[in-house]
Amino acid sequence: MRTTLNTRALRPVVRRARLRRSSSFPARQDSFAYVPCIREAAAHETLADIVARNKGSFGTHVPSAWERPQPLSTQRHREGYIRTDECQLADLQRITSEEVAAHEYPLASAVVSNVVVYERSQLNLDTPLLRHSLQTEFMHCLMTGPGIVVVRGAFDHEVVDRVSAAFSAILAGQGANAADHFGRPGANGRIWNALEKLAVEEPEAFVRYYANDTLNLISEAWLGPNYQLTSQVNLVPPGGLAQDMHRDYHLGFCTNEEAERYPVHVHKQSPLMTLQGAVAHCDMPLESGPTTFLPHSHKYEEGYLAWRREDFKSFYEQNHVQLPLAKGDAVFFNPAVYHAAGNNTSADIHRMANLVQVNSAFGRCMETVDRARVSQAVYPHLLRASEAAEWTDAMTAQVIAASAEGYSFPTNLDLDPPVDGLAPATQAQLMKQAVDEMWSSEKFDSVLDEQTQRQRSV
Ligand SMILES: O=C(O)CCC(=O)C(=O)O
Ligand SMILES: [Fe+2]
Repeated sequence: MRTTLNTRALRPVVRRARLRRSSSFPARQDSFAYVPCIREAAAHETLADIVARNKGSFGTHVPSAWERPQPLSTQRHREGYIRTDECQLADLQRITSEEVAAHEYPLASAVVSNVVVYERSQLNLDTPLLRHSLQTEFMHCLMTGPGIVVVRGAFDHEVVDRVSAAFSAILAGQGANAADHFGRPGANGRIWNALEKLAVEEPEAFVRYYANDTLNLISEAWLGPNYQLTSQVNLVPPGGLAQDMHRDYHLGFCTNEEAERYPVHVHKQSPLMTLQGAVAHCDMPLESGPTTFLPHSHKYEEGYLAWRREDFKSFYEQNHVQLPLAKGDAVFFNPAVYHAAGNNTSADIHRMANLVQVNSAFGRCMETVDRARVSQAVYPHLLRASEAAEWTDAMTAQVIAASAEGYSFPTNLDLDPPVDGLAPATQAQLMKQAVDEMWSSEKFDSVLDEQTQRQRSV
């Protein structure tokens, strides 16, 4: 007898079954259970071979690497905008109270104070599969885990020493630094654009230093291929004071008013565009002030708005962690993890870190536009138009947004220092000031040319 299926009636049942299946995943321990198998894989095996060989051990569901990264935030997804007065310390407390489960990182040598620590000499990176399995752990740590990875012995001592000597010569040659982000003036020595300066001063040392495989593996794990490196050296002398805790580039360099103008999905996107790292150029015992961190804090959605608030600062003071580092160790972190350079209370350690900032290939537009040229061509016409009775400030703002560069970076921070301690003036700000104050075209052209000149690397 032929039965006619009433598919409409079955729909809820099917839905419930699907829900049940998906709610049994992701059991994070389960999805990581296969990693030790990968560790023991024969060099010729592919991921598919291993998955097939081990199918029984994790049932019918085959966890794939790209299923692994979980949503950035553990909080409910909200759309629209977030405001500073919405920040609740209790949310940060809850998110950062999570303990890291060491079994989620089978290739790590230890989890110390909720930081995942690897030993470079114990990592076998001989096959693509082994590198891939390490990368999936890095991704997991930076996205859903505590957000901080330490790789001990990542850089060779001899190469680090050569590069340190080059950095010291550059520091000696450049004189005292002006104001620095997040720190007190004079508390540290800073080399902006240390990447280019090192390449020009010591190209051979540059080649050996940046031939580093750990830096490449973790950069690709976070950003994919074609990333772009920049580096900024931070030297904290004996007696140097700690920085204010903060988040890093991009939204970390905004005032609260600016950050509030970016919708919440951009707050979640910003950390996906940059990987932050620090290479220890000397031994850094705790008294020398290695970087302090608040593990898991990158998952706090309102975090770019909360870090200046006193209650959040004092929570950070009481709960941050700090690991001593040895020369050649590298720490990599999600740029949204709350962190700060520590107090250097040592008598004689000049604590030098090379801060590597790795940028996504995608943070660029499709076409090359000379925005200074566009702004200069447009300015006299905008000024004339703005004199008409029916013209509004909004129209001026819209024309400026279409012509001038609205973002302060990239720039040359030696020549173009931040105006309010965070970001240098933008072309768009200059153009608005020019219209407001009715500058002549000659004055606007020359002020803009001076700004363009300051932004160049040399
Ligand atoms: O030097 C350090 O330990 C960290 C510095 C830092 O976070 C920064 O300058 O943004
Ligand atoms: Fe920072």
